[in-house]
Amino acid sequence: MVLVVSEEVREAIDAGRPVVALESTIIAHGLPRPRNLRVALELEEAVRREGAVPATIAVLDGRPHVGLTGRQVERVANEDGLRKLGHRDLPLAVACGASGATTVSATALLAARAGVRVFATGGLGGVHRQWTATQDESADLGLLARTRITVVCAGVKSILDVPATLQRLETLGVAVAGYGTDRFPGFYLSDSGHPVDWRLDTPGQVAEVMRAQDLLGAPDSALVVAHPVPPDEQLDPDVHARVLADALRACEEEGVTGQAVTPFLLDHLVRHTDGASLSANLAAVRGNVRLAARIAAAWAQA
Ligand code: PSU
Ligand code: MN
Repeated sequence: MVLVVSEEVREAIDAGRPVVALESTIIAHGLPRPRNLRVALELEEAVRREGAVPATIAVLDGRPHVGLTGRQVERVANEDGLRKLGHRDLPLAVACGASGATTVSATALLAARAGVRVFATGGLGGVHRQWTATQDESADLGLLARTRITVVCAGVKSILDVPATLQRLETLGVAVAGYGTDRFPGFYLSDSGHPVDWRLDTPGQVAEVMRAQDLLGAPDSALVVAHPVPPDEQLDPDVHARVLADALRACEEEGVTGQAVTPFLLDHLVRHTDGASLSANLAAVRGNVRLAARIAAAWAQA
């Protein structure tokens, strides 16, 4: 089989113990060095503290790995020229022996193939502002419409057109629930300004929804658990609005397109908020990872 599942992850899956998939694009392309390596290891540790096994996912030398060694995490964090792989890139990377970090779409696909049901990330990709001109919609959405996985995230990245992304999730038939809130979170912000139709309040409730997905034989689509960053750890909404407007302008002026858009915008925010956007991003991811581990535990008991 082309997938390399680490021994620890394989044993946990076989024994029905909780496992949480973690993506690697956030490490390689979403966070600045050298902080990114510490964060990657810290997130794995947070999963373990909750009694679950972390399965960080990346492609190394043409082999898709589910569960990385410390050395492999280090490669993902520090290797120059590591690609950013969406799900469409996976066969190309495998055939060409390439290495790359996996986005939400590629991570969700590989996790599901390995039998991992719960996945934690920062914010989903989605419909970019300027969509009418660029047609830039993250492949995350289409893949989540076709993959049975539970993604814990702080909503979609606020650099995006949030209402358009919510509409696309509805059209594509992806289930979305707020965790402990009726408001759709805004990644760096606790509240995107948009409501969400469903609210879940415990890991056990999330596991029940997952079970119902299976029992109904519903199309193989995802469950998005939208978990807000705590209000006291969010980015100041005024700072957010101002710096994001600058970032979007810079992106257009510099002619950044395609895969480079999201890393460019995130990096611009980090550099122009004195790291405050980084703190909010990390707070969101940490919270999501902990919650995902609790959901995985409830799922393992279900
Ligand atoms: N969440 C973060 N930081 C990130 C990402 C998510 O906190 O960098 C990544 C994810 O891998 C997501 C990707 O799939 O950004 C979206 O990229 P694009 O818009 O090019 O599809
Ligand atoms: Mn894109």
